[in-house]
Amino acid sequence: MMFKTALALASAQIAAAHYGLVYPEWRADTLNAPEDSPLSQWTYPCAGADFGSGNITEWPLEGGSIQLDLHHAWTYVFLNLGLGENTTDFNITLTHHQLMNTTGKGLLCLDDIRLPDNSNVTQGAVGTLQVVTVGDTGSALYNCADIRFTANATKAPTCNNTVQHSFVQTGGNSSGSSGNNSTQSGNDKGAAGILGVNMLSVTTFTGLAVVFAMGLGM
Ligand SMILES: [Cu+2]
Repeated sequence: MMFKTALALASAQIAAAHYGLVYPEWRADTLNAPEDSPLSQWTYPCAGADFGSGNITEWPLEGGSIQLDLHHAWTYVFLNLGLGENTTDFNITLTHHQLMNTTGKGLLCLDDIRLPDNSNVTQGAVGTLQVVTVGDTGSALYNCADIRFTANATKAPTCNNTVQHSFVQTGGNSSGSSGNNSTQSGNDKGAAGILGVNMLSVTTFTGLAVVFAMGLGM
């Protein structure tokens, strides 16, 4: 009983971590899904949310913006695009130059996501943006947003960065809301290092609890 409670807490912590797709609007709020819901960010390709379960956001023809709310200490971010309704073929990668290595929990604004030149999207075409994040377990987390390519569509009304890709978080506060896009000082590095160790031990504990539970067949 006590173990089950601890396991539930551990699972809740894992679920609470994950990430939110703030813009464009995701198909479903996979962070706050009811316990008996089929929604899970572990589920490829769209966390168990089908096309039509959310709104369709108008997105500029040449590319637009994406706002994520990251809850892990660090993560790699991939963005893919699939054309058509409820496609399972996300064959257009929008992160073609490099992995996006983000450090710190908080908001990540990708303000200028450009479609590849040969993507041939046309006015009114419907597509699905697939966001994939990979963390220290090597497993991926998924979310999708449905978009309609529209010539005069605007970008996200608000798009904020409290973390940035390829940067190490600086400053003492965990939200990293200031000074996070500059090279960190020696003191800040120390603080970040301690935070990193704490996060690692929490993750290891929850990971072991899950593995243990799986072994017991719970
Ligand atoms: Cu998580």
